[in-house]
Amino acid sequence: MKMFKVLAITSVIALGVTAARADLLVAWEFAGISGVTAGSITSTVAHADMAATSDMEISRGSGLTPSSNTGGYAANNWSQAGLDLDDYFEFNVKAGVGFVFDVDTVVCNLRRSGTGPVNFELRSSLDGYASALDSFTASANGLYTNSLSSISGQSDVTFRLYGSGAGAATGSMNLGGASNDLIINGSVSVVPEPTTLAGLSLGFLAVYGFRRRKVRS
Ligand SMILES: [Ca+2]
Repeated sequence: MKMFKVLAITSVIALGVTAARADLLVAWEFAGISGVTAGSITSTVAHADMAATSDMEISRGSGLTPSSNTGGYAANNWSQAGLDLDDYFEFNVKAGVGFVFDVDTVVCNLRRSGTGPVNFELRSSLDGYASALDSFTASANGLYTNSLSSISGQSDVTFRLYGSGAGAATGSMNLGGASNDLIINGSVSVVPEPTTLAGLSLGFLAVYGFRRRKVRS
């Protein structure tokens, strides 16, 4: 019985290590850029258990044109009608080796010109960008938070933020503003090693057998 208690407590402690916490997984800060920034930009800050900042980057879909902005990653040529599957900002979120992550929120520090896109939706590589994880309408500049619950236990996910409903082809949108400009929050945990799980299972079986023998005697 005493041995069972020790094992049970040990198991609770082991599970506690991987319990969910709300942390910053990765973020981009575009304060240092100006003019037209073509191509991709690597992330600025990442959780210690996530991949290196250089392994996560943001880029534009083929339907967009990089546009000039100070302190923001910008584009124009957004769809003036409904959703265009080529009009998006794309960014990947990757765990460090031996870790997996859950995503709670994707926060966009969004700024747009008067004729920029107003309708946004977030999709992911997990279903081939088939369905929206969340959507929002933006008019004023500021922080827009997408709350997600379906992204868990992942090691590498690419997100696309689609924009549409622009008033003109010259209408622009950028991720930029005070502090971080694109923030992914969630939790990251250690992938349980098969040997550890096997060890715990054997421990429980041993205790189970011990208790069975004790009951019989
Ligand atoms: Ca900023």
